Amino acid sequence: HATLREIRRTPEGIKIAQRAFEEFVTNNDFLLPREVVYTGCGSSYFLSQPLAMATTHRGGRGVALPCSELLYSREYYPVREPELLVSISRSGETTEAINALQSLDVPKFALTAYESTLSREADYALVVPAHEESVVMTHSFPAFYFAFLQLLNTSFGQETYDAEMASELTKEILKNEGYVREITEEFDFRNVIFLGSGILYPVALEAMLKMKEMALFWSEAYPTFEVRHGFKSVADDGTLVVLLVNEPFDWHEKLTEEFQGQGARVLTIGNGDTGADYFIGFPEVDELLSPILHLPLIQLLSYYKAVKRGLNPDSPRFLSKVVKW
Ligand code: F1P
Repeated sequence: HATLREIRRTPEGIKIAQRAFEEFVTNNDFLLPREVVYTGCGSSYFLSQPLAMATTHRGGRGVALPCSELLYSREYYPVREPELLVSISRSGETTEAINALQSLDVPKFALTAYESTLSREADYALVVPAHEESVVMTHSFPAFYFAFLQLLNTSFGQETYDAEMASELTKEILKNEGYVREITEEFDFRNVIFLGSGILYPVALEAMLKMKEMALFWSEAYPTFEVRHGFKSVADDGTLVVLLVNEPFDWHEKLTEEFQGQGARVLTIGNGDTGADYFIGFPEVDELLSPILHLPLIQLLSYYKAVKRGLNPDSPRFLSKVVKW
């Protein structure tokens, strides 16, 4: 399957991202301002969220909105006159992402995989050619994220990440592919809940979408501890809870136990175990970088769930690669 090949290309995607970033800074006299609105559709919207969070975390102010909300309901959001509007679209041809560029009268920036309508209509374009055959976005997501983080670091006076090191870390993480496959084979879960906090919450949302797109499988995502407030009632012995963490602490352990008490099984992914049924560990990395390690794993989980269900994740029913109006 193209999808599996593309997930396995994550380490290469990071290198492509680094080259795209370097080319961008060589050709453009441009630094990101402090107040930035990010927008996109689908996975590109879920990517706009960690970028907005990273902007805020680094001392700026980032807001993320789906393109359609920016177009038709923006008066309900804290969006007035930001210093920059970043529109994200893998194809660069999604109607909403292109139209969104016109929604605010501020400088416009495109983050895309192609020289496209979006890149031509924006004032600046960071083109990250992590191309994909598959309908669903996989390795392009961490690649876009990494390229833009590098630009954010440079703009906000921080050191950039060592791209070789980042690429190598994703290569290491992909060695868990066999284990992820085993989990899906051993436990034929009936539903799945993804949990993440801070920068890992949008990663949980993206995981939820990947499950729906690739495996046509119902899934949910919540900010980690929010799940205890009602949502956990659906978790039983057919449920897999995927806990995305960076630095686990006692609440993560209590949460794991609580779900296990309901009969659910927990898969913890992060740099410490929480007493989970399944655990994938990785080294300590800068928190903002951690999504590039979590993403390939949750993509593999969706991929192998699709395979287990006898589906072809390359071309899911009812979906198309580019959504036009
Ligand atoms: C956005 C998107 C994808 C999704 C599906 C439909 O595309 O929502 O995220 O996987 O293929 O389109 P794009 O604007 O990033 O090209």
